[in-house]
Amino acid sequence: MLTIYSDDHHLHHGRCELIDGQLKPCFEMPSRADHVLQRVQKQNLGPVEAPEDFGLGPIERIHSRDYLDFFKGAWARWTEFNTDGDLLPYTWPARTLRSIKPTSLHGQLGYYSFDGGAPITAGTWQAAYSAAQVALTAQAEIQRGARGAFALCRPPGHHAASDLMGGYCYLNNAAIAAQAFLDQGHKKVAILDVDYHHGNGTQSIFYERSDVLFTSIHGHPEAEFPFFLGYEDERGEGAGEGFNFNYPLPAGSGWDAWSAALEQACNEIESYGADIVVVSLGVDTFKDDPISQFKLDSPDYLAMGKRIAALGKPTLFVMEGGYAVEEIGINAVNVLEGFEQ
Ligand code: OKP
Ligand code: ZN
Repeated sequence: MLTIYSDDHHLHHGRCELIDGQLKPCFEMPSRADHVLQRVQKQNLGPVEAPEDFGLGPIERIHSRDYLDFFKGAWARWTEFNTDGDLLPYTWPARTLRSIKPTSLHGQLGYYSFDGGAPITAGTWQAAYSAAQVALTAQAEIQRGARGAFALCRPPGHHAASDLMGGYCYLNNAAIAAQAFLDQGHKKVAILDVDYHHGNGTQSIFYERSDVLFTSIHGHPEAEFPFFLGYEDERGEGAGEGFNFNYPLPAGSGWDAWSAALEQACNEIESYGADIVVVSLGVDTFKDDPISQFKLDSPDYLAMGKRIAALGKPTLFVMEGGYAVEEIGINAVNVLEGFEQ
C-alpha cells in the first residue's frame, strides 16, 4: 500500500493544552507521525511518497473562504501582539451571547473555534495545508485504481467543521478527500470514523447530504469529548436523513463491544452501496492511550483492518488520533496490514 507523507507536519507543534486543570504539553505532538512513518518503513508496507499540491480549490469545497482566510492570516496578526505564546481562543459565542462576526483577532478566534484545544503556531497553517494535500494525493492514488492508500496526515482533521477548528483539528482531511471522490465522478462515499472521539466536524459537514454516509464508533458523548455531538439519535437531516450512524460506547469498552459496533457500521455501509470507503483512522481506542477509555489491544487492529477489507471497496485511510506515542505506529500499521492480508 502506498503511504503519502509530508515532513511539513513538524511545522505544527503546539506548546500546551489545558487538561485536568493544568497546562500540559500537547498530546498531539510531532513524534506521533514520526512513529507511524517509522513503522510503515519497518514493516515494508509499501512506498512512501510526498504529496502533490492540488491548491486551495479542493479545500474550499469543504471549508468556507472566510474561515480559511482567518486561519491562514491569524499567526501574522498574532505576532503584532509581541508575545511568544501560541494563539489560543478563550471566549466563544455560547448561549446568551451574540453570534456576530467580530473584527478583533481574539473575537474571531472564538468565532472560528469550538474549544481551546487547537493552538495556532507559526507553522500551523502550512502543516494543516500539507496534511490536506497528503489526503488528496492518497485520494488520487485510489482514483487511479489502487485498492487501498494511506494518508499519514498530521494534524488530524475529523473535529474540524466547515468554519470551526477544535480538538487538535483545523482542516478536515477526510471530508476534503471524500468530496474530491464525489467531484471526480463517484456517487456514494462512506466514511467510517474509528477514532475514539466522535468526528463531530465530519458529521456536521455532511449531515444534510445523502452522497456521503457518515458512520462513527466512539466514546459516549455523555462522558467524553466532544460532549455536544455524537449521540445515537443523530440520523441526519433533510436529504441527509438516514445517512448518519453513531455508535457511542461506554468507557472501558473492549474489542467485543467495539467489533459488534463495527459490524453494524459495516452493514450500513454495505446496504448504502458505497463506491468508496474513507476511514478516519484514529488509534486512540488503544488500552494504554493516555486520554482515552477504550481497551483495544494491538492485535485487534489487525482484525479491524481485515473486517474493513471484507467490505470489498477501494479504501482510503486517513490518519486521525492516537496518543500512546510508542504504540501508535504498531496499531495504525496493523490496521493497514490487516486490510492487505
Ligand atoms: C482529537 B482526536 C482539552 C482536552 C480535550 C481533546 C481531544 C481531541 C481528540 N485540551 N481533549 O479525535 O483524536
Ligand atoms: Zn481521537
